[in-house]
Amino acid sequence: MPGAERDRAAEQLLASREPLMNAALGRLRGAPAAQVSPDGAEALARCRVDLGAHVDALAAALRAGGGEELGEHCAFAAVFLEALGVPRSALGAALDALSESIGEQLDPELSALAQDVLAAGRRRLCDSPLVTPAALAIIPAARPAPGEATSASEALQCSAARIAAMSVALSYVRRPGDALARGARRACCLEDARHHVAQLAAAVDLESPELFSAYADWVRTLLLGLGLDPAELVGHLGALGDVLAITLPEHLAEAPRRYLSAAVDRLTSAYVEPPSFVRPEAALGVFACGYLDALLQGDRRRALEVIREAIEASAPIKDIYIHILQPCQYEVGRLWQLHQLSTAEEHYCTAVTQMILSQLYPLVFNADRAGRRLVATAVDGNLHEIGARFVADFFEMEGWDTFYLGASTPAQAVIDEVVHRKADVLAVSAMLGEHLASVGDLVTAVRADDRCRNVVVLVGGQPFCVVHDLWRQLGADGSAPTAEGAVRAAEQLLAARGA
Ligand code: B12
Repeated sequence: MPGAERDRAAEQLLASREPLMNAALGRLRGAPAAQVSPDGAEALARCRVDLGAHVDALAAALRAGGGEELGEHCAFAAVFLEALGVPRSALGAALDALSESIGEQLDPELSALAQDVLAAGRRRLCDSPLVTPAALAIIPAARPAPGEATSASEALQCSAARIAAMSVALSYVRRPGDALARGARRACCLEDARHHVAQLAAAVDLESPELFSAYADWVRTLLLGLGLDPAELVGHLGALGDVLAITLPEHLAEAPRRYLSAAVDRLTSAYVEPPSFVRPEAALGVFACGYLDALLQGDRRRALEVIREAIEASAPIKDIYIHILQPCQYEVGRLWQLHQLSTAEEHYCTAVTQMILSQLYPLVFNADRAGRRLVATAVDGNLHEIGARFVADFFEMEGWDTFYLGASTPAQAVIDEVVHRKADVLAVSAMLGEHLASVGDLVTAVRADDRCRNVVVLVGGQPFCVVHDLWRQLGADGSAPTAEGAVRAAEQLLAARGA
């Protein structure tokens, strides 16, 4: 099939997109094209959108080579529609209606080309092993059904896998050329879509559109680092919104759809790459630059040397935490996000920082005892342990007896430890939106346990810096953006209680 002819067929197809959609829709309804009203019932509008997507996919397939590309589109459309309970035969009927309309409206030789490609794609619906029970198994039925859920966040969580699969299928159907939905990326894309839904559920639960917009912004940077087009993310979030509109009852779909639109607005605004966290002109900036450089060179001896030099230059130990180690950890995260550092390199840098923290302990454990006790932990599910460790060390430097539990500690284990250690304060650290539900559950469990009646609960970590009153919604007593602030908050809260 000559390429120029195929291109002409694609052009003519796109030029006749609207009349083709109307004619095919008319055929499907058994009515003449002239009687089709574009603003009919919701189902009609959806069917029309689908027909438009089929025309676009056919044009893209003609340009790209032929039936195989369209077969991909058909298979995905079938998965999507079957997830909605629409039989595969309905898709076949839509493609047949489109084919007949093409026969009527395109030049004869071009329409034959387009119809051949359409027929090859359509065959995929009959013989394809793609729309198998295994493919559909990625779309498990929701339990409880979304209609029975009492909140939008519960509805999102109970159908998360299904909603994610449908939104990926829909965005592929709509934008067949997207790298994100193709080949090896498709599995990642499904995984990403699950994250989008989980983050959306967390944000809706906390009534914080900002939490989801900040997440979307973070994903944009990640995609740019991978050389992918953020417009694809906009397409995905748009598809997610449309899936919610058809899978959730209207009153439950409203808030998440509003949050998605706000995120899309953010994503379509001008992009600013996150700036470096390590600057030579900042306090102890020269040491921070030297330390980061040593980490990136894989030279931990040198890294330790830089910290020794800072101590010899009389840098206070707390400043070494705040102005050297913390910004360097943030910078490592930024470089990882921009794809300039591998996961292994990030692990290496973090391991070096943990080694340095241990080396600093003789300087940490030398304050006069204050007679107060702190348990600090990363919440269940949070693998980031250094934030809680910083917090524990700052309390230790103020003479508190501290019990630092490390990463992801189950709620009951935390409570038992708080009781066992007779803690005055419990400090809980979260990092991702996904961790916030566990923070809420832990705070609720602490409150419900009579043995923890007098314990002050502080929560913190990066989501609490994005949305400042989150701690209140989660039932904690306070929060602070830094380890230093955590000590002040604890002291004020205890003083206010006369403790
Ligand atoms: C090291 C690291 C990891 C390590 C952690 C290992 C370890 N032993 O701790 C590992 C590899 C496990 C990891 C995993 C992941 N990570 Co990570 N990680 C980081 C990194 C580079 C450094 C974290 C750190 O050490 N920070 C230094 C400490 C001192 O800072 P902090 O935690 O903010 O704590 C301060 C304040 O927040 C506050 N604070 C903290 N806790 C508390 C508690 C209380 C009570 C109070 C008052 C205050 C307070 O005080 C602290 C000191 O001032 C960050 C980058 C970053 N910006 O932090 C990414 C980062 C947090 N990770 C990120 C991601 C995406 C992930 C993964 C999802 C990646 C993946 N796909 O697998 C997983 C999630 C794992 C999970 N379930 O938790 C993203 C999060 C993006 C987002 N906001 O959604 C970040 C920001 C990287 C990035 N720029 O993209 N990660």
